[in-house]
Amino acid sequence: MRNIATVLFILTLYASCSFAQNIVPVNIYNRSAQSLIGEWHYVVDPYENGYYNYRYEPFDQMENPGKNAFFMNAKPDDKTDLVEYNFDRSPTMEIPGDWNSQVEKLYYYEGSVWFKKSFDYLRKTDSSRVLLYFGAVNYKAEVYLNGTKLGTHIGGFTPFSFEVTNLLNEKDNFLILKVDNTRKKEGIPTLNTDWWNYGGITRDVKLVEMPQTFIRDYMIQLSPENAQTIEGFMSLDGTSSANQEVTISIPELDLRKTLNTDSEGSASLDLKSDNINYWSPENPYLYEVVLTTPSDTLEDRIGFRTIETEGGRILLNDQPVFLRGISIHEERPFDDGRVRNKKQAKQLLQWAKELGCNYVRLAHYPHNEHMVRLADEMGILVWEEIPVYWTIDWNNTATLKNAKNQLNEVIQRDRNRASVIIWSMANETPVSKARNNFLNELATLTRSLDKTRLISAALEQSSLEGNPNIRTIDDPFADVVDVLSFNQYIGWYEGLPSKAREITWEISQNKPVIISEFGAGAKQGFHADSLTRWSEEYQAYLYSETLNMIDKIDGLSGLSPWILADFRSPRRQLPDIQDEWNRKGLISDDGIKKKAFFVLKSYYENKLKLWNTDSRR
Ligand code: GCB
Repeated sequence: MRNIATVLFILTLYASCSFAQNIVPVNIYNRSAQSLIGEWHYVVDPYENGYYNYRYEPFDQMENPGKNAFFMNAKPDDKTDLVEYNFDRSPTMEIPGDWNSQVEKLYYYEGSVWFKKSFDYLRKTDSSRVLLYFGAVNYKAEVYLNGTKLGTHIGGFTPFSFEVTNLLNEKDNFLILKVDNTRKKEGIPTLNTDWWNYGGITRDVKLVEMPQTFIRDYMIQLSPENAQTIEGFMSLDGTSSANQEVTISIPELDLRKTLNTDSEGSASLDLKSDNINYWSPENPYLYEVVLTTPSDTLEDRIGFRTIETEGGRILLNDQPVFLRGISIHEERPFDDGRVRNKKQAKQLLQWAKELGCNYVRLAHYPHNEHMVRLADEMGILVWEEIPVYWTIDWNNTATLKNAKNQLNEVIQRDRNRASVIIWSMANETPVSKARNNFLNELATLTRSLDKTRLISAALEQSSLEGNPNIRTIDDPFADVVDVLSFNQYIGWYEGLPSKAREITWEISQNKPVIISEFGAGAKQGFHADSLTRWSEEYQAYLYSETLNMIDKIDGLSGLSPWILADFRSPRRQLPDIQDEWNRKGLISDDGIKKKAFFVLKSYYENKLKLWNTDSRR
C-alpha cells in the first residue's frame, strides 16, 4: 500500500513539475519584469545538511520533506518545536554577486550555499504567464519556490528560467536556491583552471511577465549568401503558437512582413532591402526591429553585417578586417569579484577602446549579456567561448551533453548580436581522438544553430619536425575551424623575450590566423631593467618583441593578448607579487595602466594607419 502511495506521489510530483520547464526566452532585457536583485539571506552549508537527511537521502525527493529541508523555509510552530536553521536571522549578501568577494570567510569557499529572497508579486494581467529568470548561477543551482522544486541548472555562465505562473502568491513568496560551486572532474570547466571559481547567483534575477502565447526565440541576421537579404525565424511558446499570424517590421528600412507560424509555432522569414546601413566597428548601426503576434510585441536593436573568410583573410561586409583585440575576464574593474552590472561591463569595454581595440576575446566562458549588447552599441567585434578548457573528461557523454547545453544557451542568447563574429569551442585542449570527437560535435552543433558566424578554438603551437626555431600548428581541429587561433608564451614560459627573434612560423592551413594569447606578468609600480621578471619593463619588452615576431606570420588577421586587467587566480601564489592575482593584465587590479598598455596601444595606432593605406591587404 505504501509503495503504491509512493508511486502516486512521484507521479504527482512529476505532473506538478511539468510547468517548470526550462524555457529561456531571448531578449529578456526588453521585457517588462520585476527585478529580484538586492539583499538575499544566505546559509553556508558545507555538509549539505539542508539538502540531505542524516542517511544522505535528498529531502526534495521525499513525500514529506519535513521542516529540516531548507527549501521549506520552516519556522518553529511554538517553543517546543525544533528547527535548526532560520533564513530570516541569517546574514545577507548582495545579489547579483559572488560570495567569495563579498564575505571574508567565504573567500576560498567551494561548496553549497543556500539563498532566500522573499517577495510579493502582483500580476499585471490575470491571464499572463510569469517566468523566473536567472542570468547565471555558478555552478549548479537547485531552485525552489514556495517549497516546490522548480528544477536544477548546471553551468555557471548561461541563463535559465522556469515558468512559475501557478506557484506565485500575491504576498510572501519565498524563493530558495541551493548553489553549489564544487569543482568536478567531469564538469565544464573541469577541476583545473587559471581563474577564480566565484560561486553564487552572479547575474540578474527577474520575474518576467509574458502573455499566454509569447515570442520565445528568434534569429534575425543578414544572409551570409546575400547582403540584401535579412533572414531567420521566429518561434512562439504557448497554447496558441500554431498557425498564428505574426509580423516583423524594420520601420527605418520600410520593411514589414506578415507570416504564419507552422504547426510547431515557428515561421521563417526573409526581407529584402538595397538600403541596409551595414554594422561595423566604424559604423555600429543598429536598427529597431519589431516583432508582433496576436498577443505579444517585442522590440530589439539589431545590426546587420556579413563575416566570412577568404584564404588568409577575414572579411567584414566584404572588406578585409584586422582584429585589434584584447582578452578579457569577467572581473570587476578597480576591484575583485565577478562583474555585477552594466556599468562595470562598460568600463571593461571602454578600456579596450582606449587601447585602440576593435575586437575583444571574452575569455574563458560566456560573459554577462550586457557585454555583447554594449559591444553592439560601441562597435566592438566579439569572440565568445565556453569553458571547455584544458583537460576535460573527453570520454564522458554527460560532459559532452553539458558542454553542448552551455553552447546552445549562449548561442541562443547572443545570435542576434552583430558584434559577435566568432564562437570558440575550446581553449588549449590536448589533442587526442576523444578530444577531437568532442570538439567536432561542438562545431557541428554550432554550425547547425548559426551559419552567420565563424568557428574557432584557442589551439596550441608546436615545433615543426622537432626544430625548436620553426613553429607550426599541428592539430586536426585546425582543419575544422574557420579561423586558426592559438596561444603562445614565447618569452615568458619559454625563454626570454629576445627568443622571439629566433622563431619563424610555418602555418600550412590556408586560413586567417589570430594569436589568441600571449603575455607576461608584471606587478604595476614595480620598475627594473627589462630582464627582471615581474617588472613593468619586462612585460613591455615582451610585448615589443612578440609584436615584431607575429607581424611576420602569413595570414595574421588579429590578436587578443593576455589580458586587459589583472584577475584573481588561486594558482598564482608568489608573495608580494601575485598574492593570488594573475598579473598578466595591462591594467592593475586597481585600474592603473602598466607600460605594456602603451606599447600595445601604439602598435594598434600604427596598425590602423598601415591597414588603411595598404592596398595589398
Ligand atoms: C593560458 C590560458 C589562460 C591563462 C594564461 C596564463 O594559456 O589560456 O587561461 O591564464 O595562459 O596566464 O598562463
